[in-house]
Amino acid sequence: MTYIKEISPIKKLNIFHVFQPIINLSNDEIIGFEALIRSEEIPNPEVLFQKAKNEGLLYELDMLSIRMACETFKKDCLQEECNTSTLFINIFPSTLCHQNFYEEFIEIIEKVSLDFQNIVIEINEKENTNMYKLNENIQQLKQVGFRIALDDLGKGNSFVNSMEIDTHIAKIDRFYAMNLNESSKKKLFIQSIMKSFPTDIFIVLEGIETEADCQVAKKLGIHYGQGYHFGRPGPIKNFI
Ligand SMILES: [Ca+2]
Repeated sequence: MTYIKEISPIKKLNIFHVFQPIINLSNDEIIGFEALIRSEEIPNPEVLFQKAKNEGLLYELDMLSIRMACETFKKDCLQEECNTSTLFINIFPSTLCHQNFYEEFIEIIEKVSLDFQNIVIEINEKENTNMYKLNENIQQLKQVGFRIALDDLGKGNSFVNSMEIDTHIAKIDRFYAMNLNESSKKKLFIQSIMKSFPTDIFIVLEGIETEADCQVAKKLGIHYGQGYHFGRPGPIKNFI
């Protein structure tokens, strides 16, 4: 009963999800979609999550968002695309460390009937987290097949903490894609990030908006791209 009572103010926020494609830069094919939360009541997702956090409902909102993102992805993706396409989901470190997370998350994925291997969990480092606990939980998720991405690399001090996380994918913050074509500093920074990871880690550059910046990303050997140049966030049917 308490649980139902607690989530009711969140349900009133009328949340839903849009999806943004992630592109393989070597063949321009879509490899997956990042689910992005939207709310009719609070358009800015950061404000939305901050409000939930202030009210002690961050875990409830994050779990509701995860469930709805998976359901929408499954419903809107044609079956064959769902089987080959990857869903990137943003999850807060505090959610990953919550004692009920693992069981509830597995239940959602199984109920929606998505393959664990086709889910990438995007983690950002904005929260202060118990790194030991976070890594322990990440290992558990990896063991059953989920893949892990570090989100917004290079934003704030995220790069420092993120080095402690054993990841499959590194997403470089959109700041570094903006006018990349004209900035040798940004090129050098991206190269240094790429060098700091083992060669089997896939690098995504977020926020690519122009063909010129896309070409530089390709030349730098970045694996995947995301941004308005490939598609604005929207319903999946816009892309398949
Ligand atoms: Ca993200």
